[in-house]
Amino acid sequence: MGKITVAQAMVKALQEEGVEYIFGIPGAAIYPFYDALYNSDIKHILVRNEQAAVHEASGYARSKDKVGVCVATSGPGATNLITGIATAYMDSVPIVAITGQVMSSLIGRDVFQEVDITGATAPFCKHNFLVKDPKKIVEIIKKAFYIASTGRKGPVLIDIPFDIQQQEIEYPQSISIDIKGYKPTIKGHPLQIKKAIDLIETAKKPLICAGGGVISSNASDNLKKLIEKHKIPLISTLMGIGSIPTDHPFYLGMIGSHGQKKANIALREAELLIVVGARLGDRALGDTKITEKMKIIHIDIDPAEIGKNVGTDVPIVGDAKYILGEILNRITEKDLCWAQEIIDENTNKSVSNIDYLRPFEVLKEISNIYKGEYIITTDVGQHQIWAAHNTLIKKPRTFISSGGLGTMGYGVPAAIGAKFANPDEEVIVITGDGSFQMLMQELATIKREMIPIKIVLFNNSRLGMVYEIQKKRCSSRFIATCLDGNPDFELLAKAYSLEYLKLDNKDKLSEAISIMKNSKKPFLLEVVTKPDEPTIT
Ligand SMILES: Cc1ncc(C[n+]2csc(CCOP(=O)(O)OP(=O)(O)O)c2C)c(N)n1
Repeated sequence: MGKITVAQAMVKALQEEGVEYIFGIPGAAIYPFYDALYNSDIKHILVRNEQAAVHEASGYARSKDKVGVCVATSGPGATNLITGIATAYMDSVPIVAITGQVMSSLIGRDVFQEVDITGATAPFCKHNFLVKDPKKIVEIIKKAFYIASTGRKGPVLIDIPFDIQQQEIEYPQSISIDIKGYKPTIKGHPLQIKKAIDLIETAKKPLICAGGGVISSNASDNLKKLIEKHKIPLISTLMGIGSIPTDHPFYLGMIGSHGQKKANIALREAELLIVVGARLGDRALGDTKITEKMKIIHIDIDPAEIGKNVGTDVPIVGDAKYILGEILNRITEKDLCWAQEIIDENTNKSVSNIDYLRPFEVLKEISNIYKGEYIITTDVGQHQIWAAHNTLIKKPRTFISSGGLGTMGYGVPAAIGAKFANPDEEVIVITGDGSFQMLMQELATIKREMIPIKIVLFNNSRLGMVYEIQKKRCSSRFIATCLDGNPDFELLAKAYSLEYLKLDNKDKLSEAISIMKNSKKPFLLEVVTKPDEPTIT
């Protein structure tokens, strides 16, 4: 094979990594790469703002367990990626972001569209590369995919100067990846695993808390078998939703300040907490004192997470799937679950005397009608918590939400990525009128690509979650939370060729959701709700 340009080598290396889609927007500093894409099998999805490109790569990655790829030009293109990269970092989502950079000889001179994107993203990127040697490009791409998708997964950025993309190189025949100092531990220390098993066997009230690590390491089957064998109740973080089916009798719900009652009761009563793939941040735990009286086993692929937020008695660094498998094989069977009373407690909300449309009923009805056969993405706000509490999630990777950073605007682009990754699945976005408007220009991508995503928009004409805080904690001194000036969403749907229905009372609830389900087109269901609807109902 003769010489090819670095840009062509990039495309070839991406194809070798199995990349099907790249989400992005071109520009002067990245056009050689785009030119090389012209003849490739990789499909480029043109977004309307680079932030959406990262979220689309994220929705793709999370729903499919594959690295998502996005691309942007230098300067403003690159800085528009920043929120998405930080979002992916907080939720450990494997992404490779490629940015064009100004000519190598001009770096550091504040030339047109120059920005130090490797410096800017270093604190919230798993790793990043500024390409200086054209001959290294294939190795860098392979390393980037390896780093993004192994150990604790996360975003990796490759910044490539314009002139380097145009240089010619021989495509290397074979490259083996060996990164000094980067050897994620998979198996966990046998002694620690033994200690954990002993503690679980002797504990009267063990409880497992599943985080996003259970899902990203595909540990769900082992987790389910373990809790059924030893009758251990399960709670989860927002990121851990879908670890086991949410209607499983042993699943008590999401914990924390926005969590479910049963889950928080179980957390208070447990004497041994087995944390799997979760960092137990402030939102998940609220008061860390709660864990002081209990013993804690903490399993995580990232040693830096263990003991960061809660003290740990038995730390185990390794892959959740492997370690849960080890514990499962050696744990005894039990007959009874200590939390049976909590499990049996009836927390079904009474709907009998409520005559107006309540969000939780809408979400329950979506769950009933779809029977959990969907991928749900959410935005951030009250609607996110309503969705976390009330939607039936049957499989891992089907509840996709910005957990760590809480990024409004995530829902629609994440759904687009998830739909490209899973064209045969129904993909439903649960969003609020504030979040939706952060990246609603992505309706253009939906229109052009004709992807039948269903958007359920809870319109309370408020930044509801903040409005609620102002009501409770600021004596109703409402400032900057009323969304006057919202567009006419029906006209908006029309502008982007979406089918549209408005739901503002209970009578047509089932009918509206059935119509949405039966539609083969992109669909906007606007659900008008009261501004005073509480987050926790
Ligand atoms: C990018 C971004 N800006 C601001 C916030 C702070 N914030 C959290 S929830 C929220 C309100 C969300 O409103 P909406 O999307 O309408 O959802 P609702 O709470 O009404 O369901 C805001 C402003 C955020 N999380 N993300």
